[in-house]
Amino acid sequence: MPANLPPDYFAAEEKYRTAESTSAKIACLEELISTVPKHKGTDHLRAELRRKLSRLKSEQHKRKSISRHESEYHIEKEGAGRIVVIGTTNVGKSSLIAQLTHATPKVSESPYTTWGPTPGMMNIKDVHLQLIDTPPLSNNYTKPELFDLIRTSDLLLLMLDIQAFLIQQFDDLIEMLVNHRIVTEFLKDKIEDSDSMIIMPTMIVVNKVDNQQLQADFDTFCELEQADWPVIPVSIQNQYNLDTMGKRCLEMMKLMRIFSKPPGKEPDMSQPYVLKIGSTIDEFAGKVHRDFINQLKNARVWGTNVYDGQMVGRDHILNDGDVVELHL
Ligand SMILES: Nc1nc2c(ncn2[C@@H]2O[C@H](COP(=O)(O)OP(=O)(O)O)[C@@H](O)[C@H]2O)c(=O)[nH]1
Ligand SMILES: [Mg+2]
Repeated sequence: MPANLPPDYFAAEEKYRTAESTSAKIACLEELISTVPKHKGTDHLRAELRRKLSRLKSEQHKRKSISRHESEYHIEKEGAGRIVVIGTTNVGKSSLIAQLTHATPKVSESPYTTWGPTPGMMNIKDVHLQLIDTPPLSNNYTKPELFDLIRTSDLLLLMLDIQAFLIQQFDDLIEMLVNHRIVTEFLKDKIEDSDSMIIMPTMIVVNKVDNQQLQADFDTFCELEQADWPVIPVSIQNQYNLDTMGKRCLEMMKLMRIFSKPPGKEPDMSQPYVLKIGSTIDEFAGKVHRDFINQLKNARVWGTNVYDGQMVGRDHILNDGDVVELHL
């Protein structure tokens, strides 16, 4: 490796290594190539990077030509996790995706407007998560592929409409899932035969809680159902509780954000590394750079359960929001 590569190169390389989808990898690699100065000493490196790029492009091309014959329910995973929003018609699923992502699914007063899934990317505290809008779950209309998509998600948002028959919606959805061998995590001890089903972490999102009266209706619903499950009232129209809902999603997906601080420099607080809650310094080092796991000696941490800049070992458990300086 030539020694005279500019700092931009290393920043771009880090971005490329952490890119999660093929299209993101291609974009990062193109950027990386543009940072390599053109002279004899970098000939080899440039050729190698260009080879990687063409391999990625042909991979993407191959996938596209296959997916033309595949169902629209085959969606490439992007970001730190996947959340699928399900519910009966007209509860506000498409509105949620339109509100929280750049995707533009059709929102309508009339039922059965959404026929296929639409993915978008949502940003919660600088963590990028894939949020997928889906057609309504109904006994008559739902394609089996929707249940396959549900099984691939890291978190289900089961959306209900407070202004419609709440308990009926809830019971119908749970029943439909169970008929497809899917059980929400909070019901796994209450549903017969749940051992043989796929267990999905699920949050109930009760939408259209637009005013005080509806908030009171929500409270009554929780009492009646003796809700000891994750549930949150929102109003997409009034943007009520959407931030809190996002933060709860991160918690339920057991994700935390760790910031990297190069020695002698300020930490980069704009781009967190996303790790599972309970991860250690070792796991963080591996995420920053594959080779760091072997080279790591110790680290300094600013954040929770440490004094500022405390020296820690490889098995120190990190907390959300910690800043880490790795020493090689
Ligand atoms: N009152 C009220 N209406 C809402 C809210 N969110 C969405 N809607 C309306 O509910 C209807 C159905 O929304 P849509 O997103 O298409 O529902 P979907 O069928 O579940 O995708 C539309 O007329 C939306 O404008 C809300 O928070 N309050
Ligand atoms: Mg819709």
